[in-house]
Amino acid sequence: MAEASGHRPLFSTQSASGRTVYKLFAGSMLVSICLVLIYRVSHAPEAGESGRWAWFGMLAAELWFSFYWIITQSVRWNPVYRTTFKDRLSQLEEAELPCVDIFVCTADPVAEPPAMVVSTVLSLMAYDYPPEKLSVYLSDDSGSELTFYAICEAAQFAKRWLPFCRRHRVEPRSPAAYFSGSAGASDDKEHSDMKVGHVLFGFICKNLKFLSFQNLFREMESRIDAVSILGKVPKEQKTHKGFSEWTSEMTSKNHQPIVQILIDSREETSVDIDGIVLPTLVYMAREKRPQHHHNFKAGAMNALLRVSSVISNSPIILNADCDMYSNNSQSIRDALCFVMDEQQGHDVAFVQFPQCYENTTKNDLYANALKVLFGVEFSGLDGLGGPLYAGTGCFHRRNALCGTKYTTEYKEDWKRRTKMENRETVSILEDRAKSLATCIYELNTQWGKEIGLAYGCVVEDVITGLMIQCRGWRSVYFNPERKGFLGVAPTTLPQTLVQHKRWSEGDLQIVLSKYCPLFYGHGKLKLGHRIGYCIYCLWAPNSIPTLFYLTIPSLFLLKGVSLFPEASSPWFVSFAYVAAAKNAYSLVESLISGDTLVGWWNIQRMWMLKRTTSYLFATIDNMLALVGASKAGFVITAKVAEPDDSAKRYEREVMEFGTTASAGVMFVIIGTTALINLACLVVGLQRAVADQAFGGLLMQNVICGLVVALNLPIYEAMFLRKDEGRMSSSTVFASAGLTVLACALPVL
Ligand SMILES: *[C@@H]1O[C@H](CO)[C@@H](O)[C@H](O)[C@H]1NC(C)=O
Ligand SMILES: CC(=O)N[C@H]1CO[C@H](CO)[C@@H](O)[C@@H]1O
Repeated sequence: MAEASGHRPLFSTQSASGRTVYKLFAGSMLVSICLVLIYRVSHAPEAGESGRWAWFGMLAAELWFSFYWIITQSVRWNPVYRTTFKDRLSQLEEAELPCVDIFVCTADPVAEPPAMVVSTVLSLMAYDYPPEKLSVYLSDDSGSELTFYAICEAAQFAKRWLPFCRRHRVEPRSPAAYFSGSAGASDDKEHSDMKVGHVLFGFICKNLKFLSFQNLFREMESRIDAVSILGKVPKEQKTHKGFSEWTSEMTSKNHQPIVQILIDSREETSVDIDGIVLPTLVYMAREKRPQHHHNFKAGAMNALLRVSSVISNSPIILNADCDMYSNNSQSIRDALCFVMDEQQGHDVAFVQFPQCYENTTKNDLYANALKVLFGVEFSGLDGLGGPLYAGTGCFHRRNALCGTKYTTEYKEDWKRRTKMENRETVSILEDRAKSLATCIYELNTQWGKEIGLAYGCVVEDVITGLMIQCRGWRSVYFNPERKGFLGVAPTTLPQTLVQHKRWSEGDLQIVLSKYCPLFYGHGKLKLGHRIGYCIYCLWAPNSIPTLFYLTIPSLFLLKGVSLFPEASSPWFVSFAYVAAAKNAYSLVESLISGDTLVGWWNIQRMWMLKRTTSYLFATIDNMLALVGASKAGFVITAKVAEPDDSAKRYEREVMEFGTTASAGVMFVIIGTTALINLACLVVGLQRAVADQAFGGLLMQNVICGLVVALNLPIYEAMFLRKDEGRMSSSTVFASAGLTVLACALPVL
């Protein structure tokens, strides 16, 4: 087909199998959901009968769940999976490969230790790609000399690390990851047909080399850590001229722009110990002044876009978080397969890789891995026109990010290369770059509106991706077996809940703004695509129906009032089918995406906890912002010192409630729902046994029982555990008090 005409596609796309079966299943779900709603409407208690308002509340909750279920179908209708053919890309002449800029953002040397940032930067510098075509930019929003010191060390270490990676085909190329784990797992294939003695000799040599290299790395790490602990760089270690930028009156919120080109690959001296040129490495701290809003990460990214435009101006930009190292040295080539394909690549604006974590536990206690989201839903979005921009692990086309509209005439000039033509000295380049990283540069420009990342929203990445797609571009999702990027997930419950509050709050903010995907994308994106966006944008409103469903049926069980059909009624079947089929399907989806059975159960628990706390607060904050009562702010995950043994508990998959005060109210809600259901279940079962009648309240007993089962770790943390990660006694008392109140409420 296409190959006959001389075109060799660089990637292929497969549709998911079994869609007909899925569509039949979805049809059966839809019918049952309709039956449930019909039952609700037709069997409402008469005025004056008990439970009338609760009945209508259940109806409202079920209407919402039905609506939400329908929008989640958009991404399940036609997921697509992508495969790349990197070997065909390699057949292009190396000279034809485009330059690539890599942006790394860091904001706080305490929460994001410089030693970690260095390993990430080194992993990105070590991509298997012509080094003269790579430029790595680190944006340091704290403007900290500690980070600068660390990056200077990285520039030195790279001279040995990059040759080491090439020679031994090291994977992954983050030194921290390589030396911590599977290290030494080696590439001995080349020795396989040698004599045993040779193999042994080679093996010993290699391990000696490995060990001495590991020492070198550990020494660098401890120098960086020592400086971080000290909090400043000792005079004798300030060997780079760039340290003169830091003066005593400088603070992280008030300083001039700093741009330091640490490695300039145009220079003859920028070579590693093998004499091979090194990638360009640039440190940037944009200007910060108290009177100017800095727009968080979006502001940093935009400054990087401008600064890089005078230094390397590469047509492709990779954006990675400072805690996300490259786990695959081939990822650049993977991404290029999509944008450089001659027939299907012209309109691809960005290639999103999944966000994966190296430190989730086996059963993913806090459901951070989001495997279904990245395994199923993003592939579904890809089939509809492209995934969201998730803020990290994403390759962008510079022009698309800078506001260019896609037209069919658009053609990228891959060979353009300012870096090579640029003959200016480093200091002139630095000065020009600094003038682009000032606070006032963006005043009265389209930066943050039409150009670069959008401002004004906590989830600037989602809006930015949406705007790019609305300018006619497509995006592609690439989820290879071996992950391209690995990051660090939260390891305690409060951290997880706070993170989700921030995400869901920002997402809901989008719906309430002029960027609501349904309207903003009208005429530009497919309806299914716009609905797909709403899955995430409407995470937060799920909170209220869920809270209702978790408490009201149980409280009415306590009073012996039925809110569901009797077990003998034919209507019961539709309720049972919806509940059972929905969960069975979600289990299958989870298992296919790589979760374990216990992992799925943990996801259900976290789903309940997130909805009743993070999403609830996100909804409330948005409502308050709507009426002007509060301005939605950006709360950075409160990093408090966790108890020493919290890491051990994390490994044993014991929930960590910790000591964070900010999560106190969240825990009271969690504790109260857990206790209400426990109390109601006990009474409900007692009554059922005493009356010898299970049918009437069966559904409520089951719901209550399942909620209690999900909450077992919560009861443990409230009453049984003695360690420091348990729920604090004040939270337990508050929850118990509220439970007693709720059960005694006369209105029920
Ligand atoms: C990361 O890369 C290593 C090889 O270096 C591979 O064995 C591992 O499976 C990768 N991790 C993930 C999560 O894909
Ligand atoms: C970087 C980081 O925080 N890594 C942690 C991931 O989780 C494991 C426990 O499973 C810790 O040992 C690591 O320190």
